[in-house]
Amino acid sequence: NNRFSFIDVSVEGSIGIVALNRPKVLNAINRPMVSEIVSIIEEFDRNDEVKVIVLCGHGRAFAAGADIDEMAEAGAIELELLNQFTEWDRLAWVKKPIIGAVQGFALGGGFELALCCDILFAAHDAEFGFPEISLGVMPGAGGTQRLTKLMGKSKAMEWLLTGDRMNAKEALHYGVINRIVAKELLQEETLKFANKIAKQAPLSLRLIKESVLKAVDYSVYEGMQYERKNFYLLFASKDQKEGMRAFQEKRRPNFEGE
Ligand code: CO8
Repeated sequence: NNRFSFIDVSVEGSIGIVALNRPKVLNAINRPMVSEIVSIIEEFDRNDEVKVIVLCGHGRAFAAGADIDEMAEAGAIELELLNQFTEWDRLAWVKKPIIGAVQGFALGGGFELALCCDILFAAHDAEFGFPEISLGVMPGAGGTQRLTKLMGKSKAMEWLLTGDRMNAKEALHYGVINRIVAKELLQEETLKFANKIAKQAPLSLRLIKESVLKAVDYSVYEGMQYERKNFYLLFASKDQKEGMRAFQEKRRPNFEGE
């Protein structure tokens, strides 16, 4: 996979793995890295062999934020014309589950990238935060919105205005992450969980993910209309027939993703 300069990509069984790979600068996210991440995740999303995507970082951090050296001299009009966030936004359209494994720092843009994941596992040493305030800026890739939806207004306000870092325990307490894992076991446990999900009916995975994400943005009524259409849609799949027949015949289903 030498087409990538800033990430390390592999496929293990039915899991597509993307590791941020600039460990010397704690995986600071520059623009080409964003392009690489989005492009491979979209490729995995279209690849039938891949059922679940795992996002992690090499070295002692997940990602210590956007690359400050790349931004330091930027101008507002230049950034407006660059319109770089439309690329990040494409991650929100990915249909397959994305599981993030965070060790060390997930700060600023790194935290925003983690918040694009559907499930987050973190090592004991994980630290999350939005230090942008101390740089005289603010989050720009969804941080103020996604953190607030997750923790509620008061707590999000506190973390965003102070720039303080929350440790893994706090992140778990506020529902930002799913699980804390020993650092040595982070990769193994994340892959174990990914493989567990990967065995489920692929179309159900897609439509459940899509419906849950709608719950974040829609009213309950609109969300339920959405859910219902997805529920009906699954009855057009062979896997629905197979899943229910297997139950009646008291055997394991064999899902094909069709
Ligand atoms: N950008 C560029 N370089 C970085 C970054 C970064 N965000 N973070 C760390 N590095 C570099 C350091 O400069 C250092 O390089 P060198 O060895 O050449 O001096 C190397 O990584 C190791 O870092 P430290 O020596 O500082 O390691 P420490 O363990 O002492 O400290 C910290 C770790 C606390 C994480 C510290 O590195 C730090 O504060 N980093 C900056 C954190 C930060 O402010 N992040 C927010 C950036 S702004 C942002 O993310 C805006 C998001 C908007 C979206 C953008 C889309 C592209």
